[in-house]
Amino acid sequence: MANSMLKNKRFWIVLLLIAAFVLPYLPIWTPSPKTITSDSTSSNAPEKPAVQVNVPPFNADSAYYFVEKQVSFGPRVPGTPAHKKCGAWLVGEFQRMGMTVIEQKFKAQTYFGALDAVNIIAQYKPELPNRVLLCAHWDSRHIGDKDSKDQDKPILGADDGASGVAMMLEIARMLQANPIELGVDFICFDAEDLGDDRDPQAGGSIMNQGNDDAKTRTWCLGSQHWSRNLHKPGYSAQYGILFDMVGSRGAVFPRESYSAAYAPGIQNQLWNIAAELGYGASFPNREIGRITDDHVYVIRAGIPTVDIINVPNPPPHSFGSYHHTHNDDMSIIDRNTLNMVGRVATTAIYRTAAGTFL
Ligand code: 1BN
Ligand code: ZN
Repeated sequence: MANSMLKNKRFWIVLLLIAAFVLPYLPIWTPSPKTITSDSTSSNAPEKPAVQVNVPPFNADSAYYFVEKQVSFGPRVPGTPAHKKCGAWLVGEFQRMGMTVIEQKFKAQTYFGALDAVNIIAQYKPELPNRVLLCAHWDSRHIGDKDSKDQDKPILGADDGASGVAMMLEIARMLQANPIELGVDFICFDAEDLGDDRDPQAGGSIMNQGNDDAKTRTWCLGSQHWSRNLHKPGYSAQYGILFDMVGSRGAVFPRESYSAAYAPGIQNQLWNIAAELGYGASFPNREIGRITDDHVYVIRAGIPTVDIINVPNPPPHSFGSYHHTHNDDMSIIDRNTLNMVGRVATTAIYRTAAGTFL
């Protein structure tokens, strides 16, 4: 009986017709997406972007590991073996993540002598003309001059140095796993933190009192060198983000005033994203004055750049109590802070690639 049915032509035609009409409506299994939609987590979002963009999850554990690894080399003061070893490790890591790396060597003319220094520039999709620049300094301070003890000894710079570079390494890792059609340059500036803090004319106060040229003498030597010697002739990027002290517990990121003056649109967008993700308390909308940091020299190179920097206190002691002391070690690093900054930055980057950021 079954056999004769299978041989019947009409039976097969009816079966085909049923299949054609019913199958499209049956639920089909699809793999769960590798990415999450950042916008879906923002129930208290002030404003929804017109197009939803998939932003891969930020891995704060991995970012924490990258901080820990840099600190494990010891203080990364230019001219020391620890600095050399950490630099080689950074080059290897960015290359392992598929980036094209340039080592821009230079002599840092510090207030205590000339030191061998190197800006490490890792390029994601160097062939693409549309680019974004991310930067942080990778050196750590040669002295703990704000500590009550061992003021003449170098500091570990877990937050002041390693956290910003860890942020970039984790973003590079994300880009390799979740590619986008946007060029990204990661610049690890050297010799940012070798400045003379004793002379108020040369950078003693945290906020810049209009004394730019005095500060220029001793701080941010790597970004100054890069701005006068771009790694590619005519190099430009849509915008830049500087990560400085982005990993400590209880960090607060108010709006820095050079960024507000020279990159107002980008700063607004970043702080809006922070609010949208529920991080408004950590990214308050108040302005805190001008800080002569590496972004000033990136701005001078024509790229509007925003400094994301932890400034938790009112002046005169604006930076965290660990700043330029031996307490700037792994004990102050917090995955939650790394996660907030990482999600804000990666949301901006993936939206830029999708054409919904600026
Ligand atoms: C930021 C962290 N800076 C140094 N470590 C830049 C700076 C230098 C800020 C001098 C204020 C004064
Ligand atoms: Zn510093």
